[in-house]
Amino acid sequence: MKTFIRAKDLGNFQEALQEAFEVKKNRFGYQHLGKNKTLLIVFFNSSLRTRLSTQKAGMNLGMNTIVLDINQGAWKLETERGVVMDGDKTEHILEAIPVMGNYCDLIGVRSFAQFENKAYDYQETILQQFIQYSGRPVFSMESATAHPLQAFADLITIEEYRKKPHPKVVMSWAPHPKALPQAVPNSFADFMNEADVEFVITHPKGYELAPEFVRNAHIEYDQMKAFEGADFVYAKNWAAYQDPNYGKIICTDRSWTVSSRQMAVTNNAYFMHCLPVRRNMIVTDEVIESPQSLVIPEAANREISAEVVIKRMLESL
Ligand code: AN0
Ligand code: CP
Repeated sequence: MKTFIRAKDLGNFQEALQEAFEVKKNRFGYQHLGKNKTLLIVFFNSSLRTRLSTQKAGMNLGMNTIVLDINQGAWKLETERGVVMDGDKTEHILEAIPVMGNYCDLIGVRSFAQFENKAYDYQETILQQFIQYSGRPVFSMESATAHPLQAFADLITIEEYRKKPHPKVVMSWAPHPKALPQAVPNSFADFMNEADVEFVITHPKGYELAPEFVRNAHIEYDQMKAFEGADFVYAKNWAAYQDPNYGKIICTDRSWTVSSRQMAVTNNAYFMHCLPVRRNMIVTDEVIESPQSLVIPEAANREISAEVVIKRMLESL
């Protein structure tokens, strides 16, 4: 595996899941692959889970891991070519990336959508520059349009907890005080569309996601109707994708907060969220603390999804 951004980069899901369960049982069993190899994980944005789980996965595989926080201690990077650099940016990303590539064997990048230019975000400009100029395999740790390590961990979690062959999985928009990227819902949709599930997306009008991720998923604008008979509820906020509101909050309706009112019409559904979550905005205390909440095992599976991806990249060196 040379890049990891989309569901298709994982290939056959059954094989990927089988590998995930093998890694989960024997997470230190592949250390020969990472000996004397260096993993560099680069953060343009904050993180708790991705930072820890990806580092842990690299260590499980016997790698040395370097964490670089671009905004804390590194030089400020210019990302656009052709700019006269007379402002506060000291270094250009076109030098910084090949320099970083020289010090490592694999690179993970976290770089959120900037919501200034939809084409710039949806072309994955920053991540593509890492792919083009680092000379190393590159994986997204939530880039502008995708969070595949999260969606892979979600897929593993659903496989572990499902009680039937073809469960109903409902992804619901929920309110949030700040505009958030579409990366998590995009990737969840990308993966669920390829998984053996009935996939429904519910959100207020105007929150339609990019068609390349939604594909043939069923959209239900009535949240209560969407939740009927659900086996898994996946809550997430995202800012609008459609023009002219790209990157904007267009609904603050707190009736979309996932509470026992909606959960009551499900098939005793499990509750999922990628975290970090704002309680009583996205989900009530009661639901997130209920026995049906999977948020902690879901986060634990981030170590496993990262280990499978890094293992496959090491195997391809
Ligand atoms: C980010 C997001 O919604 O994309 C990261 C989630 C993994 N969340 C926040 O910025 C709060
Ligand atoms: N779910 C997730 O990626 O969390 P962090 O932003 O804390 O890494």
